[in-house]
Amino acid sequence: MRIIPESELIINSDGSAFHLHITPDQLSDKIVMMGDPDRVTMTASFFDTIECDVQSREFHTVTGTYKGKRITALSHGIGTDNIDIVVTELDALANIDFKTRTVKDEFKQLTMVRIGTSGGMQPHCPVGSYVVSEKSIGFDGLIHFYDNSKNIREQEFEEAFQKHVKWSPFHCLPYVVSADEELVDRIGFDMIRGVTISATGFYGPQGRYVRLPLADPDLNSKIESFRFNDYSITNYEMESSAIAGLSKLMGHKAMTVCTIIANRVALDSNTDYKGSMEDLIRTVLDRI
Ligand code: R1P
Repeated sequence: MRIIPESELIINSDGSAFHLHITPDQLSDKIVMMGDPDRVTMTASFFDTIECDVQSREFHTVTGTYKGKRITALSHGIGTDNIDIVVTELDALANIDFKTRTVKDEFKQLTMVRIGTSGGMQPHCPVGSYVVSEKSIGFDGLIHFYDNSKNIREQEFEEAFQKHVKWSPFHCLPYVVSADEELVDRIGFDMIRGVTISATGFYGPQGRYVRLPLADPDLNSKIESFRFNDYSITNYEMESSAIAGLSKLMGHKAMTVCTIIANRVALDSNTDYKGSMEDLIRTVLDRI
C-alpha cells in the first residue's frame, strides 16, 4: 500500500490539512463553498449550531447544522489554482487516513456546491438571476496536469469552441466538463442552466478593457455568438471548471451556482447583491 510522503500531503502538527487548517473530524460530507470568507460568516449566520470556525489565509471554514443537516461552509478564495488546493485537501480529509498516510479502504463521497458571483454573457441572464453551471469551460488548464482528464472532458464541444473563437495558440487548451447531473436537477431545478467560463483572471482574461488593450478585443462577442447543440455560453466566473473537473476525477458530486452581478452584454452591474446572495445561500442550504 502506498504511503503518501510528508512532502506530498503536508499535515500540520495539530493534525489539520496544510492550507485549510481543519481536521478530518471537522468536515461534513455536505459542503457549500464560495470565494469570499465573509460569505462563509453570512452562511454560518443561518446555521442553528456551530461546531467549529477556522480561518487560515483566505480559507474560512465553519461546520455546523442547518435544519438538522450537518454542513461545512468554506471559502476558497479566487481562482482555479486555489481550487486545486481546496478540493485536494477536502478529498484528503475525507479519504486519506492522516495517521497512516494511506488511502482509506472505504471511499467517502463529498457533495460540494459552490455559491458564487458571476458576470452574465447573454440577455437571458440579467443581473439578479441565478445561473447553474451545467457545463464549465476552463480557460485555466489545471485539469491537464492530472491523468485521465480526457475521460471527463467533452472534446467535441471543446473543438467547436476553439474553432468558433479562433482560440489563440498562446493559451492553454480550454476544457469542457459537466457538473453532477443529479445535483443540477435537485438544487438548480428552477434556475437558469448554462455554460460557464472559468477565466484565469478578472480583467483581460474576461475581456475587460481598462487601460491595457486586449490581444483579442472580439473574443467576448465571439463567445456570445457561440452555439453548440442547444448550448450558449451564459456567464464568466473563475472556479467552476476546476471544481467540476477535479470532483469528477475523484468521484465526488459538485456543481456551481452563481448570482449574476454584472451583465457584460447590457454593460450594467450591481454591487449591492447581498439580498440575492442570502436568498441563494438559503435555497442551496435547504436543498443540499
Ligand atoms: C472575482 O471577483 C471573484 O468573484 C467570483 C469569481 O469566480 C471570483 O472568485 O466568485 P466569488 O464571488 O465566489 O468569489
